[in-house]
Order: sequence, then C-alpha cells, then structure tokens
Amino acid sequence: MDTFAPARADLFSFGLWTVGNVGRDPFGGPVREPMAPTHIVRKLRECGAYGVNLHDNDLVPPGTSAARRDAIVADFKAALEDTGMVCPMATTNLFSHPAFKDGAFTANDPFVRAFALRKTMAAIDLGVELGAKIQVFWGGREGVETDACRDPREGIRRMREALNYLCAYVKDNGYDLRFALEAKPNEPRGDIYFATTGHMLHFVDSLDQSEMVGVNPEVAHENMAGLSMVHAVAQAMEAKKLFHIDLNAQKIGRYDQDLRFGSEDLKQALLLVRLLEGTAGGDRYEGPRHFDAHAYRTEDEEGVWEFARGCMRTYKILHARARSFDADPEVREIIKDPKDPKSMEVDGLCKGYDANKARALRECKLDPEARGKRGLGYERLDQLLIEHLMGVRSCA
Ligand code: GCO
Ligand code: MN
Ligand code: MN
Repeated sequence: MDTFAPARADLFSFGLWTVGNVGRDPFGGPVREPMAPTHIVRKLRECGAYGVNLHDNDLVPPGTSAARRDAIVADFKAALEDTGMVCPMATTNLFSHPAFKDGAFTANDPFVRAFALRKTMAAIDLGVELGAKIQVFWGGREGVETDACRDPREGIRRMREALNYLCAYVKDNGYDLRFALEAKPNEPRGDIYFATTGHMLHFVDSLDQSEMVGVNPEVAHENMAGLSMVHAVAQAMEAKKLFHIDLNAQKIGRYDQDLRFGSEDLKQALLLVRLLEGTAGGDRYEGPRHFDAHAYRTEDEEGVWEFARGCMRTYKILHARARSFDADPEVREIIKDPKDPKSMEVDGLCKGYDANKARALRECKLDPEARGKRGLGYERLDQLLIEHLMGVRSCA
C-alpha cells in the first residue's frame, strides 16, 4: 500500500482556477485548452482530492442567463454527487471585470462598490447552494498604483463597511457560512491594502461580526512580502482565526508564482505542515488543505494532474517527515522545557503579575552572564531537521 496516497480524510482541495489554469501570462496566451468544471471534478477525485473550490465566474461565466445558470449549477452538483466530492469554499471574482480596475469594495465610484457588493451576494448564494462553508475574500484589486487617488484610511473604512454588510447578509439569510480574508502585498495592484495576514488579523477584530471572519493565508503571498508563512499561520491559529489556507510555493522576491506545494523552500514547507498537523503538539488545523497553485506553463493536461498529485503527495511525505522529526529523542532533548524546580519557580514568577511576584522577581538570582555563555544546540537541531527532511534519519 502506498502510504502517501491521498485519502478523503486528508481534506485536500483545489480550485477550478488552479488545475484549470490555461497558462496565460503577461507575455503569452494560453497553452492549454480550458477544461469543463465537471471534468475537473472527476479528475480531481481520481487524483485523490476531496474538495473543489471556485470563483463564481469559474463556473458561471459573466452574462449567463438565469435559466442557463441553474442548468450549469445542476450539472456541477450532479458531478459532485457522482464522485462524492464536496465544495468546501467559494469566492467571488472581483478583479477580472474592467469595472474593478480601481478596486471593488474600495473603489472611488459608488456604482462600482454597489456592483461588487451585489456580485458578492450572488456568489455567496452560489457557494451556499453548493454546500460551501467558507467564503474567501481576496481583494485582488483593492489597492492602488498611486495613493494620490484616495485617502488610504477611506479604503480601509470602505472595506469594513462592505464586510459588515455581507456578514449581515449571511446572518439575515440564516446561512451557515464563515468568511476568510486573504492578504497579498501587491500584484495585480502596485500596493494592495492589508498586505499581510497580520494586517488582516487586526482588521478582522474591527468588524461588527468578527466571530464569523478569519483569514486565508497563502504561502506565496507571505513570501512575496519577505515574511514567514509559518509565523503568519501560527498567529492565525493562536487567535483561532485560521479558517482556510492556500498552499503553494514561491521563490522569494518574485511575482506571485503559485508553484506546486513544496517545490521551493522545502524546510519552510516542512515546518508549515508540522504546525498544521500538530506533530510537535498543540491544536491541529482541522479545515481544508487547499492548494492555490498551478502547473508550469510547459505542461499539457497530463502535466496538470501530475502537478495536482505532486502537491498532495509532498504534503503527506512532509507530514511523515515532521512526525519522524518530532519523535526523535535527540530533538526532544534539545527543545524540552526545563522542569527543574529552580526553572519552574522563576517561570512562575513571570506569570500573572502581583506585587509580591514582582518583588521576588527583582530579588531572585538569574545569572544572565552564565546564560549568555551557554550554547543552545540549534545548529544540531536544524541539522537533525534537515536529515529527517532528506530521509537519512527516521524515528517511528
Ligand atoms: C492570487 C490569489 C487567488 C485567490 C483566489 C481566491 O494571487 O491570484 O491567490 O488565487 O486565492 O482568487 O480568492
Ligand atoms: Mn490564494
Ligand atoms: Mn496567489
């Protein structure tokens, strides 16, 4: 039996737009034929995914009549039922239409903001109809080339207004749906508002219904900003705000590459899987493992499925390597919490302020000079990490 074969319980999902990417880039047109959404559903199931996500327009092209829309949705639902696939997440395309060139919810033109809101309400209805429990918001064009066009504080306020409105819409309709906000620092705009997951987490707390809003961090987007995806995800998890995740790979300092998961910076990928799966302890992430990536432009359709299988297989291999690393007695020895009475006592003085504790803290012996001279063994620790990652060291 192949232990790395994806199973439904792994909760691997792909967007229609990811495996359906036709390879268009700023320098050249498509290199692959578009695939029917129902075909994608079937192929993803064959590859071992459990879920398929979509933008409204990935399934229902703009300008489709109501009757045609219903027929498309019925076909898609039938494909989901046939295959046992689910649609865990849906989102709204608020970036392709020319009207969105100045943003959607943050645009200066109230007609554009109204169009964005109306389009999103329809996309929410569509997602709910397909069973989605998460609506992602990626404000692809919510930004500027020139900040001369508006007070950026107004951009923030408009975004808040729109999300409050949409949360109220969800409540009003009794939908069982949560929102996940996805940050990106730039591309397609020169600068996008709420550039990182950290920015988003703060913004979430300012919303009327903040309990139904979390984040959707993406590896590539944090890396574009030169930041640690592992830290972004950790902060989201610690705040109980990791509602969804976009897994892919990215070389630092480049445009948004959306590469196959684990194909760049394997060490970071391992540490991310370790965090999500909780192999080092702590809560596990329970939501979908979504791959927001696409195949190289060099590939034909077979290469696309090879790419999809690769994302899931690498995730499972990294999970196994993370388990092996965390089961290594030498690793545990290096990172264990000191449990000797002196250390416990000092630690106790630093938790939960009161005047007595502060007085005792002022007086106790800490010996910072000796502590400053101690080596911590993190070179050895990281070498062990690399050896588990490369498969030359294994612990059950
Ligand atoms: C990108 C984004 C998108 C979003 C998607 C869902 O950089 O293009 O990552 O792929 O994730 O639009 O909202
Ligand atoms: Mn994304
Ligand atoms: Mn992206």
